[in-house]
Amino acid sequence: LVDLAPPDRPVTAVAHAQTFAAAHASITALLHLHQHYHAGLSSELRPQLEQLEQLQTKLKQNLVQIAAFGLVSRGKSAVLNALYGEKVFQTGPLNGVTQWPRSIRLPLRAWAAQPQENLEPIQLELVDTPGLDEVAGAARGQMAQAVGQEADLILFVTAGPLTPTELQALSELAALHKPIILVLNKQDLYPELQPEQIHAQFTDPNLAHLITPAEMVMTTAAPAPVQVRQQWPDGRSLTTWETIPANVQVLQQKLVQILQAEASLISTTQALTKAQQLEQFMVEQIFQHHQPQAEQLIWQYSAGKALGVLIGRWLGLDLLLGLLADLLLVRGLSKAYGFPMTNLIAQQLWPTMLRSMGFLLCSNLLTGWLSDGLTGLESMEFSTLGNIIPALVPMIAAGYGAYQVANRAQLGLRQGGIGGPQGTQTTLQAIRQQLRPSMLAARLTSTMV
Ligand SMILES: Nc1nc2c(ncn2[C@@H]2O[C@H](COP(=O)(O)OP(=O)(O)O)[C@@H](O)[C@H]2O)c(=O)[nH]1
Ligand SMILES: [Mg+2]
Repeated sequence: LVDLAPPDRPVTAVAHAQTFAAAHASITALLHLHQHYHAGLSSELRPQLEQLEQLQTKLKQNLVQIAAFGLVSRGKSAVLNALYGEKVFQTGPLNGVTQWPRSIRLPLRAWAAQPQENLEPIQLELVDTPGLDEVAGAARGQMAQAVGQEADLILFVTAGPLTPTELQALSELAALHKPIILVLNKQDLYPELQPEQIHAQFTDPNLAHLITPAEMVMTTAAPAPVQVRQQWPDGRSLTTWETIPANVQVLQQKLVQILQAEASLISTTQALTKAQQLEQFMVEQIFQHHQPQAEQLIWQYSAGKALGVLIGRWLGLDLLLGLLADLLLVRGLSKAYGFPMTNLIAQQLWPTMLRSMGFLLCSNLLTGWLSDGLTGLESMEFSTLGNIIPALVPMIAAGYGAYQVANRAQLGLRQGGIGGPQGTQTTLQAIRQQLRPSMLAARLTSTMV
C-alpha cells in the first residue's frame, strides 16, 4: 500500500513528492495494463491512452496548472504577468488581445518572499485564456471546458461587481470540482468593493460553499496612470502622470500558502479522478468489443458443464467437474476480454464459485428425492419422466451456476484496473486520508457526487 504522511503530520516536501509518485505509479500501472493486454485495440483507445500519458507526464514533473478565466478585459493576462513578474502575455483595452490559451512555467520557489524561504519543489504552469465572451459561442464553451478540465486550480478574474454572465460561468466551473480563487482585480478603480458583497451575489449554494470570502483576493495588476497636479509656492503648476505600483502580492502569498500545504493533493486527486473516468470509458469499449466472443464462450462452457455434470454423476465426480468447468470459464473470460485475473478478483469470486457448487449439491438431493417419488409410479409415461427429470435438474443447476460465476467474473474484470493495491481507487483513498477539513481540496471532495 502507498505509505503517505498521516493527516496530523504537517505536509512536507517529502510527502508532496510521495503523493505525486504514488499517483504516477497508479497511472503507469493503468497504462501498462492497456498497452500490454489491449494492444489490438490501441487505435480505438488512442485518445484515452494519450490523455493518460499526459497525466503521467504532469505527475512526474510535479506540475500544477493554474488557469486564468474570466470575461474580456478584466485583467487575466495582466494578473498572470504580474504573478510571473514579467510581461509575457499581451494585454490591452481592446477585445481579442488574447486569442487562444497560452502558458508559461515557473517553479513555486520563484515566489519565495525571502531567498531562505524553503518552498516545495513544485512546477507551476500559468495558463492564459481568451475571455469567456471573447471567442464565438460554441468554440468558447469548448475551449473553456478543455482548459478547465486540465487546470488544477482556477483564477477567476473579475473587476467590480459580478455580471450575470460571470455568475453563470462561475457556476459551470464550480461543477467541475476544481479549486477556484476569485481575483477581484482593478482595486484601484473599485476601492470600496468587499469580498462579502461579492459573496452575497451568489445564488447558487454550490458556488457559495466552494468560494467563500477567504477564496477571494483583491489585486491591482496593471493600474491606470493617474494625473497628478503639483502646485509650486510661486504659483506655477506642473501636471504629471503617475502610476501607482501593481499589487498582486496578496494573491501570490495566498497561492503559495495553498500550494505549500496541498499542491500534490489538489493535483493528484484531480489526475486520478480523471484517470478513473478514462479507465471506465476504455473498459466499456473493451467489453463491448469482446462481448460477442464472451457470450459464445459462456454458452459453450455452461453447456459443457451441464453435460460434464451429467456424466460425472455416474462416477460421483459431478461436483469436481462442475468446479473445473467454472474455473475454466473464468479463465476463458479473462482471456477473451484481455484483463488479467488478479488475486483480488479471484478472492471476490470464490463465494460465487462455492454457491455454484452448492446449487449442484442441492440439485443432487432434490434429484434423489424426486426419483424416489417418481419410481413409485408404475405407469409407462411416469417411468420416462422418472428418468428425465432427475437428469434435467442437475443440468439446469450446473448451467445456472456457471452463468452466475460468469456474471461475477465479468463484474470483477470490469473493475480490475481501478481496484487492487496500485489501483487508482486505493491511491485516491490514501491521498484523501491526508486531507484536513481546512484544506481547499477537502471542500472539493465533499461536493463531489
Ligand atoms: N485600472 C486598472 N486597469 C487594469 C488593471 N489590470 C488590468 N488593467 C487593464 O485592463 C485592460 C485589459 O487587461 P488584460 O490583461 O488584457 O485583460 P484580459 O482580457 O482579461 O486578459 C488592459 O488595458 C490593462 O492595462 C488594474 O488592476 N487596474
Ligand atoms: Mg488577455
